[in-house]
Amino acid sequence: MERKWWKESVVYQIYPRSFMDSNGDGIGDLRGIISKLDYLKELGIDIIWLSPVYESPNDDNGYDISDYQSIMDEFGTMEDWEALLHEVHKRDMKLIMDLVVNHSSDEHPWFVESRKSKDNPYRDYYIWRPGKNGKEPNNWESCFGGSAWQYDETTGEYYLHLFSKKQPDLNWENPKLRQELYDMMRWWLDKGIDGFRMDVINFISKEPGLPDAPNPEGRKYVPGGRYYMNGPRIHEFLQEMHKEVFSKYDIMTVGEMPGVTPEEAVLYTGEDRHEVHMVFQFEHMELDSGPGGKWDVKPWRLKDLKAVMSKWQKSLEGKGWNSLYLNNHDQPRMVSRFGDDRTYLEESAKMLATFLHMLQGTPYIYQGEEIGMTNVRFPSIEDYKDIETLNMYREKVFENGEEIEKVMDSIYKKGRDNARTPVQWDDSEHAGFTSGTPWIAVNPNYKEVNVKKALQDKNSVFHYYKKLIQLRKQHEIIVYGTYDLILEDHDQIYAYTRTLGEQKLLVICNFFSGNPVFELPSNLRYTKKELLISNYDTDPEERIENMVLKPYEARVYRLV
Ligand code: TEU
Ligand code: CA
Repeated sequence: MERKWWKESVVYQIYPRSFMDSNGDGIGDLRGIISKLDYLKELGIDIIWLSPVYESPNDDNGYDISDYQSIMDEFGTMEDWEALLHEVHKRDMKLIMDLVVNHSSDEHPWFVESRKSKDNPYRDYYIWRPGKNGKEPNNWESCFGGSAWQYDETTGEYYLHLFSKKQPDLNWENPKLRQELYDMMRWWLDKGIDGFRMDVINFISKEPGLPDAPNPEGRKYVPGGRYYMNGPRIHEFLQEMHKEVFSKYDIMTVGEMPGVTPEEAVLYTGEDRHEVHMVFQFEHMELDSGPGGKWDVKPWRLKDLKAVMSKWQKSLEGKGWNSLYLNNHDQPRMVSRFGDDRTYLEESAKMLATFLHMLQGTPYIYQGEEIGMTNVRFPSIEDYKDIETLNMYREKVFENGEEIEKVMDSIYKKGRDNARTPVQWDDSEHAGFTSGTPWIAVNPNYKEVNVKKALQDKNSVFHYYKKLIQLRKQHEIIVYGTYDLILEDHDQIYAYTRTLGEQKLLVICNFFSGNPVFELPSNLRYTKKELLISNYDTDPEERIENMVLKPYEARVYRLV
């Protein structure tokens, strides 16, 4: 398997609005990020993924871009951005930017032109269709609720928006549009960035004819994902993008791909495919979603997590490359979702980090995860900001009359604002995030969970993450070893091995608060064992053939 810098790296995702505010307006900004780069260097980060900082009306907090080549005023200036890139590179770290080209903002000049008339030169930069029998052109539902089509008076047609009404989908069938986007990408790469995270990039090829989705329940709108996920020209577009742009730079690309399967991911990430280096898949992010989707919350099961993660590890082995993540700006906090954010916060945060970082792939750390930041429970919907949450609340409570407590409970469990409360830097007011009033309230647990406290406590989650990252640099088996699941049927222990030549890594994770017995499989023989890391004080000489594990206990041994 080819050695690559992006295979050996650890990525840290910054959601700039909530990371650090330098000028007291309550909104995180670029100067705030610069002030925290030494902290990221201390953690051992190689690459920073910066969520969008481009000009935007912030209908979807920057994922609705009105000018791809200028910086959002609230975040600072292009000079601030240049300074950030310089300071990142000065610390021998890399910077990848968020590329949002499935859609733009409706305030982008291209869309302002496009909606003026049917024969406007920019009309075909977007996806316009006449209505059908006085209704939308098809029955697709937006990811943010309601129809995926918005009627526009001026020309009496509808435009497609898979997300909010203010995020019109770009028409990738139009070669002129594609070339303008490639020019923009080159413009950023020529500034010296080190790659892109590509927002819902597998949505850009839609099924010709935009057919209705099957609707047996007779719903008003239905998810039309099968007609825009991994569409007929997606590989052609990505290979064109690679040929026109990526092939000319030594960069890293990661495609966010809701609905992608391992078989498709081999086509997207195969080293001979010249498309992207890795993808964000979502199967492990849907284990607690019932048939009604993300807000239809059900308990996740360890057996399903084992099955999904093992499938992805084995399917891409030697054929592609995995991204590894358990949370980001769209997902609830991992320690609340998969661990125990009350009784065993630190133990379970460290166990989950061990589980993830010892897998094969490039690990992604989402801001605050490294200190065990948790979900939040704001008392009222008024405290929430995310358009996805607010649209869902309005639809369920005001239109469908659902019970507020039930809807609020699903927001507590799955809402995206769980990940967007300000990073908790210390125990001062607003957790040291801002000297003003934060755009969204700080999680009330900031006095217990904050960076200042974590840096001072050598047994903190932070220092544990730092050690995990150091291990990755010291042992190439962590990057290049093959994965094999063991104890497959155990309902509390997730254990697996990594193999590289004669070496083995044995990873043992107790996912719950019980005291299960770990029994070493008889075929796992060794002459020497070395305890690399554990989240409790552990005697490295302790025999491992039969071990009673502690709550959320994690151990990693190197066996030879
Ligand atoms: O997310 C794509 C996506 O699928 C999300 O809608 C996610 O699945 C959902 O929010 C989970 O509840 C990307 C960005 O990461 C997200 O922040 C944007 O809102 C979205 O695209 C539109 O740009
Ligand atoms: Ca600010």
